[in-house]
Amino acid sequence: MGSAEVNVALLKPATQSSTFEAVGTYGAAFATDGLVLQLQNGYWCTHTRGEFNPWLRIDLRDTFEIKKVVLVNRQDEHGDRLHDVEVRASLDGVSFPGICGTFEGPGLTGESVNMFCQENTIGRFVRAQIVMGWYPEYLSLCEMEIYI
Ligand SMILES: [Ca+2]
Repeated sequence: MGSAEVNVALLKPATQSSTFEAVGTYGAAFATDGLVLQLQNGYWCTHTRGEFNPWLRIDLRDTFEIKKVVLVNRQDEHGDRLHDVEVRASLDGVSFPGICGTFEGPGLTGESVNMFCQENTIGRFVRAQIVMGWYPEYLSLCEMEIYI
């Protein structure tokens, strides 16, 4: 009760390995805006370019023991692009030794993936990354929520 229901990622700064370039809005900040919107013209969710091992990283601005991460998949199509996602935590944003968990997938369009972290998943930075697959892979999330 209580703290488990606070999404500490909300409105925190986010970055991603690259940002898809096309008509629309694909920036990393859409992972933490608290909204799950998907419009026909203008994407309103994160979307990397096609690459190897794309990732999205959130800076929580403080160190927490992380209990649960929710990956809100894209809502329009291509939900199966979410697969083999590893979520890790880091104190410095460089080394990510703490593994929360892995979602093998493939995900479903519109799905929210609840990932319950391994014990002692401690960090200020939390990164979701596709760690297996063919080139190109895309990481696209409408929200990444983090609970402590
Ligand atoms: Ca969002």
